[in-house]
Amino acid sequence: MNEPFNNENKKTEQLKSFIRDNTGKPLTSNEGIKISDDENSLKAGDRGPTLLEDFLFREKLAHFDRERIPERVVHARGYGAHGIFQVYESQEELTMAHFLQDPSLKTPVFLRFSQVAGSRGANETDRDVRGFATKFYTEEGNFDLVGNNIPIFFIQDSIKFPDLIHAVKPEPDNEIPQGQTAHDTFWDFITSNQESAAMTLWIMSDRTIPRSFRMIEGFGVHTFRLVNKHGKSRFVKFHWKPLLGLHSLLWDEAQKIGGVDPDFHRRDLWENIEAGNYPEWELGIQVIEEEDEYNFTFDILDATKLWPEELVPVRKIGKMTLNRNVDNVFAETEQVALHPGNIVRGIDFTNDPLLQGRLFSYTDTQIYRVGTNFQQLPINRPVCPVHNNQRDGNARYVIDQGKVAYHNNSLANNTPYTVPGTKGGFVTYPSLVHGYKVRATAPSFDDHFSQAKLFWNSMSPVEKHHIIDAYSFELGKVNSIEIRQKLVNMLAHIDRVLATRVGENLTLQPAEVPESTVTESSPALSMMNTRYLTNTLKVGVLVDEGFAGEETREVLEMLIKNGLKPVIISVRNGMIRDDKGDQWVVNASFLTTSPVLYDGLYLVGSENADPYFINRARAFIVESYNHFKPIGSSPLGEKLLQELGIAGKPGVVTNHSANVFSKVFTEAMAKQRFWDRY
Ligand code: HDE
Repeated sequence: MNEPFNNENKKTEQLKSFIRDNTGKPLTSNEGIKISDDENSLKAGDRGPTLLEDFLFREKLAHFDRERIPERVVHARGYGAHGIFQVYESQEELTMAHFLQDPSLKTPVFLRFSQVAGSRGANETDRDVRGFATKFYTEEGNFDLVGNNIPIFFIQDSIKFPDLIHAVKPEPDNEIPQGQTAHDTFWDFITSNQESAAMTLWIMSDRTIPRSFRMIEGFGVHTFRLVNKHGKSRFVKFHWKPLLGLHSLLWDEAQKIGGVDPDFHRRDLWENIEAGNYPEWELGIQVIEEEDEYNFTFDILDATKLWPEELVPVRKIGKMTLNRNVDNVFAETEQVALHPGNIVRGIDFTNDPLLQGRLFSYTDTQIYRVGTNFQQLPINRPVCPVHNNQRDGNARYVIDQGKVAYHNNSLANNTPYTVPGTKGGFVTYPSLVHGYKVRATAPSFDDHFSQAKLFWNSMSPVEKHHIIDAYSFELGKVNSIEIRQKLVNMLAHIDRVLATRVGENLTLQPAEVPESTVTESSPALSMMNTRYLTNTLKVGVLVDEGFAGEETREVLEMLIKNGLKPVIISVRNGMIRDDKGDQWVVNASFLTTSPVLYDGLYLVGSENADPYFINRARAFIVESYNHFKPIGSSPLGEKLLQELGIAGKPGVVTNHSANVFSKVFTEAMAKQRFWDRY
């Protein structure tokens, strides 16, 4: 029987017993010996040599020598946080899953965001798919939803995964480029495996250069099953919808941020959780009845296809809130082992051939990466009891008592005992399977272009423009003219205009090939149809010595009330005086920051602004303007805007009354980008 479960964050409670606070404590060896000198090794004479006998030196160095574990073969760079999940209302019609029954139950979760291609030290704003992997510590065991921020995938069968990853990783002869798809082997793989066509449109879209982890969607990608207590199964796809909306950087910004702040995304997540701005996502499900399995123009088990939301609506069934940063990134985020095969009663797999392969790969890699007993590490432990006859292995933490470690037994009254399905035991859904053993892919997986066209049709003109630029950038970095041509030809199967526009940038003509005839679009696919809020957006406030303090304070207070985060930027770090002599803290200087790190600018200036300030402010404004961002200015700053020829342009707001200005500027910030500047 399960032990009683309370409604607090049981995972946080469990982790507490493993936390060590070293502050104010004596320094000891791992064996607990108090250390009197940690700066000098034991030597024969003060000029050495060092003695082998120095057990303290040996322990310290030997441990250091083993500090690194293999990084994940994909999704190496990642960042995680703790939180909770609550269902809105019982889903018992659909599933037995315990965490989806009771709206008052808060299930602890750990979420790890990641990027696929780059190594652990890669830039966080590289163009890449983002991993969105959630571990639910449910009362009936761990359920992991190991998804991405894109609803489809490159390939249909997991046997091709090592090939895809070898193609995207740095080329092996010179190990260039890091964390990029813009190179020959990647596009060679794509053009040689046309099932990837639709996925390339997604990765060339702005979704792969997110503004923040807090502003991405998540998708389970595969088709899973939900099974209710009567044994009825339905097909399901899982979605995460961010309450802050879906927002992205521009490619030019993403590249610059890579240099200015390679930790841009983790810093944003960490700072916002520390500040109590807890990011939230709603869990959505799309459900297809078993009897409708074959009623679609695509195969619902094909992971290169999505289920258009207009055809199969997304029902929002619950909410996840991230509310606690980790205590230690290695112990938690690095050692967490997420696995799509971790399912609980009420959820089951389908025959999706991409999912089937993943079911093998994750545990296998985790045993290699973290060790045999990885499930006993604090971050991976379920919050419900674990009892079985598995024993020993490297670095075993649990001390199992008694002499019995086998089943069936009589010495321990045949315990731990098995639990029938009717009493809470996991029972696999008995789906019917038949067929010859073959190495083949079903013909229903053959259409590679219709959904690519659907995606293209759904994009706004600005999004289309970005996609054309992204393909042109990537192909421009490909050396092989044959591969460039093959991609332009592949695009012609999707859309002639797309292929022609990309071709023009490379002086290539698309081949005459049949073009997809799909005319439908899916508004849910365009990022333009998302929510627009001001919450937590950053405003760079440019001030110079002697600036109008009272007016600035009034404006900033209103902006903060509207959810914005002003950051004071000036010539020097430290402090600055306003016109009344009051001291203000400068949060960043022109040397330590860059306009690409802000969602908008407010130019305060000063009566006697110094030439260096004007020079830097001009550069900040021009760059923000070119990135389509809102720009506000005090009456003093207006002269500079006029000189730059942007006063009165869309999204450029001047302050003549603090009240009106704050309102109009806040609206501009919510809009985020003024594409009509194009
Ligand atoms: Fe993964 N993937 N993957 N993947 N994946 C890993 O597992 C693999 C796929 C995803 O934050 C690895 O523990 C295969 C699809 C995420 O720790 C590895 C295939 C999706 C993460 C692995 C896929 C994902 C991984 C590397 C072909 C979206 C990071 C380290 C079918 C639905 C999880 C590890 C974290 C990690 C294998 C395809 C998402 C090697 C064989 C599709 C978010 O096991």
